[in-house]
Amino acid sequence: MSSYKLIYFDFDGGRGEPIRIAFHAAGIAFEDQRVTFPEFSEMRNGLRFNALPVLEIDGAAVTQSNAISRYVGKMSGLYPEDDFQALYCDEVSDALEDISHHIGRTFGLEGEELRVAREKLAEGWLPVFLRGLDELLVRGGGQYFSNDSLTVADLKAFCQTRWLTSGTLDHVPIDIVQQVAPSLIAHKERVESDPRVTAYYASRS
Ligand SMILES: N[C@@H](CCC(=O)N[C@@H](CS)C(=O)NCC(=O)O)C(=O)O
Repeated sequence: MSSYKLIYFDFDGGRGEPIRIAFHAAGIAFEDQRVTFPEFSEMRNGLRFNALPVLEIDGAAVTQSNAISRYVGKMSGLYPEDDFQALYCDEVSDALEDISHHIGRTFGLEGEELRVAREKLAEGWLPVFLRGLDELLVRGGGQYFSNDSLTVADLKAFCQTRWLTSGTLDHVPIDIVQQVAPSLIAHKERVESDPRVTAYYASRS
């Protein structure tokens, strides 16, 4: 049996969270190493691609959250076995990765520069991606993005919607998802009430 250590930031969200939920759903023990921002600054230059998450499998590091999610998703029944449904699942995960990249570029900005960048995001890339995700949810049947069942793409979308509706992104309207793609709000509620997801958060409390 391999040993797993997931290294990610100390919050319940972001690129690391779907991996944590998938590990829990698989019933696979893993070390959940949560680092603070000062700790990340210390370790950053020693990380491949200078970023988290990193998964260590028997001590060997692997990066890229979507690749890791697919790997753990296969062990937890949260990744489609059918190639075509897997393609649908990947399309959603990669689109969500692009959104994270656009949002991530506004981190570190301050004051007026931050306001301008975030407003541009809220009028540009965010609605583009929210509308695209809405379309992909309809394509998947309206409940889940692929395979008519919960997959790692749903977990990633749930984390993203929860973040966008949390009010923590300054200058992005808190109701942007509700306004542009209300189906994603219902989707978030569906995912967060899934027994595998509720069991994970129960284990955290
Ligand atoms: N494509 C990479 C992106 C990784 C990434 O940008 N991670 C963010 C945190 S979610 C990070 O470590 N940012 C720190 C930095 O860029 O300095 C992945 O999916 O894992």
